[in-house]
Amino acid sequence: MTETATATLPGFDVEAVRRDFPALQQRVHGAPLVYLDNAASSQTPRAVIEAIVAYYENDRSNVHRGVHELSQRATAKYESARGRVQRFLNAGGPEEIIWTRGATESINLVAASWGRTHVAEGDDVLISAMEHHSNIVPWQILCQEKGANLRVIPMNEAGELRLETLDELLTPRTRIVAVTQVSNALGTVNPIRQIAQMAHDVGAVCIVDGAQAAPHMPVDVQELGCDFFALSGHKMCGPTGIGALYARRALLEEMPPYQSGGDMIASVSFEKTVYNDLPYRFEAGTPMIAGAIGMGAAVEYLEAIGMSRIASYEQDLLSYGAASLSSIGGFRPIGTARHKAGVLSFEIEGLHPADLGTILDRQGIALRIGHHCAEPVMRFYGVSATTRASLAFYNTRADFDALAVAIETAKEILA
Ligand code: C6P
Repeated sequence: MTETATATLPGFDVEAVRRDFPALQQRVHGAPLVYLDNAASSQTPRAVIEAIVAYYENDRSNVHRGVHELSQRATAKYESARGRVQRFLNAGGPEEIIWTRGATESINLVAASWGRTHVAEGDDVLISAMEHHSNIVPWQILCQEKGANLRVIPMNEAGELRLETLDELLTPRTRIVAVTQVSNALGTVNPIRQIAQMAHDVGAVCIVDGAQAAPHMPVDVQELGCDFFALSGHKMCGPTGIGALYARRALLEEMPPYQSGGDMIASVSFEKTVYNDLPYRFEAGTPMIAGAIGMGAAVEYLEAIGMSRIASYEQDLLSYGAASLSSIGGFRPIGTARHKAGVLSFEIEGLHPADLGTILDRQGIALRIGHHCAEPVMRFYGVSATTRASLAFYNTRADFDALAVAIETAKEILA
């Protein structure tokens, strides 16, 4: 591999980084794997795999329940991972981090707990035109239940939110503004600080779907000024089945439990239950302990590289990828916002995405074709599906060179 094919950020040794990821070393259908499906799920570095194995081999037991050594160790690791996520997001304290199954559950938690107690008939919940289904359907259900209105911030052809409409859309009836920081279908980066400020100006809370932001850029929830921030471990080098919700302490304190059972209580009698302190009040039952420990290790790994360095490296790679794909005949990008991260969605004229995806897979290239759980975005662009290359900091320019060649091959095969 040539120097220009890989090295784009001084001091960032992408080949060394790649060696940390066992899955990247394989061949698929006889070709070296080119993994460009990171928005769906990233790969796992050895440090995360080892942290999970160490828990299972040495510390396997339940948390918060045992006086014995193994439970003490498991609890210490589980809580230390929470602290890591807190620092990663710059949350005010560990009690502001709730472990969940992922971004989907984090959003559902807010809708079911804060939403049910604060949204009433005739109120508005405001989302955007580029949301993932996980940040649409929970609000739709809440609005149906309460007789509230679901309103949508529109976007322009480039896939940028039309913020000038907020002056009209935000009213004293707006209770919740739920917006993604980075669109999984388009890659658009939204100006969360500005949106959160405008939401607060009318007395609404702002929940940010950070599933596609946290893997690609530094996130500081206090600087963003949001009230809730949802993220998924498996999109940021952590295990599947684990994620987190950041929630401002003052809001959490007045929120009713989301689920109930063990660990979320201080005491139970048949007459009355007293709930546990934060954050345990929102973590009923035995949690995904190995997942939390793995996510803590993932955050540690990302921080060791540095989120600013990751963002710089990926911005360069995104520009390179966009330029190399745009030289392909019939290439139509879907989502051309000025500020993007991680995602290149496109169509190739005359090629059905499903056929293209299958032929690319035969050449060892993993990417996603489909509606990306963002059907309203597809409808906006008049397509049923796109082909989506989504990158991580371990991708290289050579990956995009290979993608461009493989698309040309697919065009010949399907011609
Ligand atoms: N997007 C994609 O291929 P979960 O499944 O809970 O970890 O994440 C849901 C989710 C929420 N918000 C955004 C912006 C997302 O991109 C996703 C997951 C994957 O784009 C799978 S559909």
